[in-house]
Amino acid sequence: MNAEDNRVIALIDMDCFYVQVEERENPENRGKPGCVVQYKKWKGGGIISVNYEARAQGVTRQMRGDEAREKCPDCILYRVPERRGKADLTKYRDGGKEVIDVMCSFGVCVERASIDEAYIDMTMVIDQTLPGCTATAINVEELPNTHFVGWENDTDDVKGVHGWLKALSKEDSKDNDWKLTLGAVLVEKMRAAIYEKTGFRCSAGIANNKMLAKLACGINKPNKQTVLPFTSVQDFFTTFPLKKVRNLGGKLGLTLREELQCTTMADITRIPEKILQERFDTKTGTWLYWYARGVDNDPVSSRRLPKSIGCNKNFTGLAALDSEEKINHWLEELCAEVSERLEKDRETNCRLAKLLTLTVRLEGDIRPYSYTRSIPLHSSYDKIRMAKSCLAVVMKENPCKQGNSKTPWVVTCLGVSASKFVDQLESSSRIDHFFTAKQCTIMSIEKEKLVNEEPLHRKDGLYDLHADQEDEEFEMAEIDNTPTETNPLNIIAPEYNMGQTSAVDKEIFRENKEKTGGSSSACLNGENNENVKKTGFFASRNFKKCAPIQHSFGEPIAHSSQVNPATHTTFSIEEIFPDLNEVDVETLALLPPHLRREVLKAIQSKQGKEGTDKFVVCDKCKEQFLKEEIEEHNDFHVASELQKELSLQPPTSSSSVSNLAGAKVVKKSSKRPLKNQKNATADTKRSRTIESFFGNPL
Ligand code: DCP
Repeated sequence: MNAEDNRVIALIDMDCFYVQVEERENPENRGKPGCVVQYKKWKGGGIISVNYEARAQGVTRQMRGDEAREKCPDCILYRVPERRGKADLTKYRDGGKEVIDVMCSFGVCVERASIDEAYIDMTMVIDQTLPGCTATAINVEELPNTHFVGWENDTDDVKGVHGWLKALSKEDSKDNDWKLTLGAVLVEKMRAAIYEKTGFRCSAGIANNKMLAKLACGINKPNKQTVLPFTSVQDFFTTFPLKKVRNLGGKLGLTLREELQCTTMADITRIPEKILQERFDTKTGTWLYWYARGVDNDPVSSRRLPKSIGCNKNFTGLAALDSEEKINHWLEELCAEVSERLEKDRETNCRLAKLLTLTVRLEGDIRPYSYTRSIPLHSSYDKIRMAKSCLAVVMKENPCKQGNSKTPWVVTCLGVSASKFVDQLESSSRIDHFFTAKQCTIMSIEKEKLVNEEPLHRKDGLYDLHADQEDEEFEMAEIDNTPTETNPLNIIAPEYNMGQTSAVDKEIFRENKEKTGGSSSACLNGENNENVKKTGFFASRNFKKCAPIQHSFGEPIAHSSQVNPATHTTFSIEEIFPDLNEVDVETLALLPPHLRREVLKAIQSKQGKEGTDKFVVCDKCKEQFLKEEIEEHNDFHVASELQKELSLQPPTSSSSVSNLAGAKVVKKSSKRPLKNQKNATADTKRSRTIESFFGNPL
């Protein structure tokens, strides 16, 4: 864990976003109290966004529309539009995209985190600016809406922005403080540009990492920004409730609060690392140990598009779905919406989703529970096929049929979401393009056909904690707070498409970036750097245009769409895995089986007898695996058995191939393994493949 973090990260969060979108449509209402209510009309509808004028009069998000009116009779209630019998969030999503476009025009690395917030890594831009700065380079006028934690109370020159800038002008001031201040100036400019171009106001947090930036953002709202200097973190943490910290709101936070009696972040610092490791696991323990000290190495990943496109709908009370017909109807509605949005996304963003995930919540005999199942999407967004596949899952999972319940299912929520996007142009290219080189050791093996022979793969440890918490463009308006228990069996089908050079690029690039300790401001797409503005603040501060990131694999890897396999550089095992003692299992799982075996051989020959305990042989298929891989691999067998059980479409001799597990699987195209993110805390969750669950992939 790297405690030294000189990154400059911001979180920009729109203020009362849905209300602002409504007010932009109705400018005459600006300045008046207002809130957005869900489309359901009972008691005026549930409130999902409250503007600050209404908050000042006591209206909260926990109220219903009628209560808001009682508190504040002038409160304007905007209703979320409806389409296909459910909330239509198009205008809010489009508003969010407008904001992201403005951020991207600043040449910084932008990671869209939700419908109305984004992380920004400004390190590269700031590092270019810093050398041109002098002690007097920043004026207080450049920070009109900025607060510095630990420097509140702007009554004299000692505290507040004045005091901060005065301290900064001293000779012994820290580079890191300079960088955060320059970051704050840049964010002021961004927020002004967002307002000018979209009419929306926002707040921001600026710090050395994502966790601190997010936390800082909430301190002064609305239309303000807060810098959290690293030197103020420990003091700040003495009172800051841990449940408000990113990644600590869920089960992990609950364990810390209830079992380890921690209520503030500082409380965690009193627990030795070893104890944390014993209570959780080694990675989580170490991560928590540092997290409580304000350290978070989670990089800002360049992403301006949502990671998934989906929608869901609740069916509470009498509206609960209790027949196949009703479930089918709603699956068709949801799939129709997702399909339409996916088509729009394909046109606009030239990408294809490869995985469809269905979430179902049911009323259980004792308490509600839910499950999630995934289905491969193969180049088709046919809404009818999508709906049919989803229905097949629901029918299969009918607890009555499985003998797990006395009562027939009653579905209270359905969600359909598409994810695992790949570039449309690249979806036909194949991973073996990376291994065409003459000198490539691993290519000395006779080239095998690339087929779906990879075991499933899972992300391990720490990353699981962060499992896509903020990535989805999901429809919060449809979510209610009914407690549910997750079904322990989380069957998931692999996203089999070997053609995803971009995924390999990114994987290798990410690994490379981490190994070289590269600045996480490095954007996967170097084009962002070209967009850097040379005007205003930066022009006056000696700004130089950022050079594209260089890495050992060369430019084509970062720009995979331009990869020409014929001219591509050569690779050896060492280039992919520079340290065979530390092989990244995710990258390993991306390799075709024959290459994978070669890598394992190389590890063995390098480590000799000492390395033996790193491997296990699968009882079922006698194939060798690293210990970290075996759990996922076992899931693969479970899934294969399930597949046999289902036998929806028996494999034909021409299309079936042996996979690593020795199971027969039906495939038309080559595949790559799923990188299944799991929540480490939800250790009851298991992931199994149900490849060919539906015979024909979608
Ligand atoms: N939202 C929703 N359902 C919820 C919570 C939020 O649909 N349960 C929507 C409406 C919000 C938007 O998401 O406008 C962003 O949520 P935030 O939590 O960021 O809240 P706001 O932007 O409304 O207010 P704030 O200024 O506190 O960020």
